[in-house]
Amino acid sequence: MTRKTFLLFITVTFAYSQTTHVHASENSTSVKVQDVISDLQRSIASLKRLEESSFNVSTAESSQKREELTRLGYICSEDVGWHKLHTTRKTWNRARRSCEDEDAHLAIVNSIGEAQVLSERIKKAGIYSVFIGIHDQFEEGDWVTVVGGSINKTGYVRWSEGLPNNYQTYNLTEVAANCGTMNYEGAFMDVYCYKKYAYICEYPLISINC
Ligand SMILES: [Ca+2]
Ligand SMILES: [Ca+2]
Repeated sequence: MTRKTFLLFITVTFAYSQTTHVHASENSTSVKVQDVISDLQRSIASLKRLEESSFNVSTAESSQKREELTRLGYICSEDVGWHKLHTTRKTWNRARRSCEDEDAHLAIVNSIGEAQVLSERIKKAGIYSVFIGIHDQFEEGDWVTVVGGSINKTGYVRWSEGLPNNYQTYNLTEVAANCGTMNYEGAFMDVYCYKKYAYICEYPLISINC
């Protein structure tokens, strides 16, 4: 039952109880019924005003948010959500914090559709791969997302052939690969978290439609 239906239910119940009392006093019946009808009309009018004002507030808020995200450089794709490609390279943790500064998080790929949209954007920018919001820094081989939970629950996992292998050379040294990138073909790679890459942030509220 919606709030509006509930309020109407209460009002009608109240009105009914008032009209049953009316039978006890025949003389004042028409006056009391008139009062009840007036009360009902006032309740309906105020419910309508409430509904209109809450609709206006939510519409204004989401259009304001859309404007803000667009100004920040976020692009919306239908059924995929809002993302921003940052081309300035950062270490994985700096990239993670940069997304949080925009009330976003490093992108989590949840579908083939999202992988296609993002890999297209990477390709267009002439970038080979970007940091996304996955890592195995807590326990080797246990890949999780920045918002918690196994990557196997995200809806899209596609590693490049032979990966993850927890191996990368950096400055001629062999280092552990505990952070995730996605390349322009939509495939994941495990890389050194302190190497700098471009990255993609994702605004988490998919309820804000394009
Ligand atoms: Ca996503
Ligand atoms: Ca690893």
